[in-house]
This record gives sequence, C-alpha cells and structure tokens, in this order.
Amino acid sequence: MSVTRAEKPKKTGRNPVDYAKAPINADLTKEQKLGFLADMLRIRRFEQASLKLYQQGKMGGFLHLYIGQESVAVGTLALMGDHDHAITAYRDHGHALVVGMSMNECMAELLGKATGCSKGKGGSMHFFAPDKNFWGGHGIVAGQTPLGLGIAYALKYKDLKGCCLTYIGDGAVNQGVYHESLNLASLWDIPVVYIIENNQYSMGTSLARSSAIKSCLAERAEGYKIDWDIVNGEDLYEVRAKTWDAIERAHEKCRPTVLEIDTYRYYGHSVADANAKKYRKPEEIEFYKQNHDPITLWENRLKEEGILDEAELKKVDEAAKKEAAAAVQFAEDSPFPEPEDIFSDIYYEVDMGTESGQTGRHFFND
Ligand SMILES: Cc1ncc(C[n+]2csc(CCOP(=O)(O)OP(=O)(O)O)c2C)c(N)n1
Ligand SMILES: [Mg+2]
Repeated sequence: MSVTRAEKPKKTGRNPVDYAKAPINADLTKEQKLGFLADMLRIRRFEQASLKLYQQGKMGGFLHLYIGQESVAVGTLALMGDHDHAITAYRDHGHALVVGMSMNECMAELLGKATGCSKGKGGSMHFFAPDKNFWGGHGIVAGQTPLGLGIAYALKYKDLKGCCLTYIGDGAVNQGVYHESLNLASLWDIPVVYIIENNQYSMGTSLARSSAIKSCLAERAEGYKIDWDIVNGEDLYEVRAKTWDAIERAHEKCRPTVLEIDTYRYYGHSVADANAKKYRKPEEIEFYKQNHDPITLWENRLKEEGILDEAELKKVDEAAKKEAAAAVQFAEDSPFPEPEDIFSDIYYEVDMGTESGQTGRHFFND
C-alpha cells in the first residue's frame, strides 16, 4: 500500500525528499518555524529541570522522559484543529506542553502539589487537559488505544470533522487491544490516527527482540486494510507532511491511519532504570545525540533558511530555561493536597453527586 522500509531515507540527518515544499509546510511563517523550535526547547528544558527535582528526591513515582523525541509531539500536535483530540501513554510531558498546558501546572503535578493539572494526585503519567482536547497520560501499555478509538467514534457519531491522534510505543503494538482497536477502526470507518513513536526500545527490550517483523511496525495495518506510512522523525517537515495526510484522510474520508515515526530516547525507560549500562551501549546514545538530535537538526535547518542565528537561538533557549525555572519555583511554593480530599477526583459520579454516585452504583443502571 504505502511505502516499504527499504524506500525510507537513511538516517543521515538530511532527508533526500524536501518536505518543506509540502502544502502544509510551504506557507509556514518565520514565526511559526521559530515557534516549533521554541516548543521543542521548552520540552527539553522542562524535562531537564524535572530530572533535577527527581534526583533531589522531591518527586514520588515514575518519571518517563521524552528527551530525544521532541519533534514527534511538536510535528504532529501543532496540526490539531478545533475538533481534533489527542491521547497518549505515560511518556506524556511533551504532548502536554505542545497542546498548551502550562509548565506550572505540569511541574506542580510532578511534585504532587494541589496546583498540578490533576491536583497532585496523578503525577508524571497523568497529565490531562480536557479543555485542550488532551486526554492523558495512561500507564497501562496500549490502554489508550481503544480510548482513542472511542474518542474518534464519538466525533463521527456527533458528525464533527475531527480525529483522535492516538500515540503508542513500539512495544505497545504487540498488545492485543491495539489489534482489536485497529480492526474496529477499519470496520467502522473511525477517524483515528495511530502514531507509533518507535524509539527502538520497550523498557530494556530492543525492537529486534520484541517484534516478529523487525523492519516495520506500521505494516501490520495491512492486515486490517488500514493506510499506513513510515516517517523520519528527525525531519520536522516530514513529520508534519505525513501527519497532515493522515489527518485529512480522517477528516475527509473518515478513515484511520497508522503512522510509524522513527525516533530515539536518550534517557532510560524511566529515570530509575539501567539505561546505558544493561541493554544498550553509551556509544549508541552518544551517536544519536551527535548525529540525530531533532532540535539541533531543526536549528541547522532554520540557519540554512536564513531565519535563525546564534543570538536568536540563545534568546529562544534562555526563554525556555527561564520558564522551566519559574515552573520549578511555582511547584515548590505550592501546597500539597489536603488529606481530606483524598477521596475526591476519583469517580465523576461521586464528585458530581449523581444518583448512581449516591447509591454506590457507579457503573450499572440496575
Ligand atoms: C499492560 C502492561 N504491561 C506491562 C507494563 C509495564 N511496562 C510499562 S512501559 C513498558 C514498555 C512499553 O514500551 P513502548 O511501548 O515502546 O513505549 P516507550 O516506553 O518506549 O515510550 C512496559 C512493558 C504496563 N505498564 N502495562
Ligand atoms: Mg519504545
């Protein structure tokens, strides 16, 4: 159907196809392009600041860093329109910042503070902003895949021209529920876009050890008659162009798509894991940092286009660092939730005082 891995551009840092000329990119302004740079730097500086807090022992629970994968969130989520929605797994900081959540509410959530987006009760894996069409933040691997399908089903049911960008890892594609979701997405013509963020590892298990077909994960969509594509994640223009094709397919034809975006994570699965010591070599991580860093490559691209110089780059980066530092201060100054609030924000029915909530029948009508 679409392309095969053999046709994919080699990881050279420079794409042989110039996706800058794709219609969705051709009219981008200088401000928009600098905005993508700013957003990628904001994610990186936010996470570096959060890592420091974790290492100081100020954070409970997990911290799954997105550093290295910034071009995926920025390249895809910046395309969202009014009726488009997004849902992802636990590695959710980048997505949250791109949909417009503030660093303050996100940093406070990491520290378990009442001013956090989930009132300090969710932590790193549970960033949510329904007002921004962002539905989290899910810790069960592939658990978000039927939820994304359901959100997209609701859009179709309500006759709204929208889609649900549903993010999933390279390990999660092996979960049964993802395949059940693909089957229904195709059978019922659901406007869902599954975006596989292929960072090559599922915790400490490499793709080569987890997938029967190692060369391509998106190709499995063939089994469900779903269009698919593979994307060079280090080229922001390509990410935007191919994601836009998928969004248009959802909007215009109400058909699903599976996109596999090649990317790489620099830190461990969560910051507490063995990272470079057990399942990959430090040299491998260094190679990606030196040759395939999505932010450096975008900086280089903008310099070539004559819209970025060192002074402007410094300005954008300083602003990101300042915003992250202010968020740390805000989070540290914020109070913890009150103990008496421990039972609130668990069930909608209880919080809203619905009849089922009052009678203890949360899920069934009779
Ligand atoms: C159903 C389920 N099984 C196992 C786990 C433990 N677990 C958490 S993350 C993870 C790896 C997922 O890797 P991938 O889908 O590639 O996402 P990435 O962490 O690379 O973003 C596993 C096995 C879980 N959370 N849920
Ligand atoms: Mg992975």
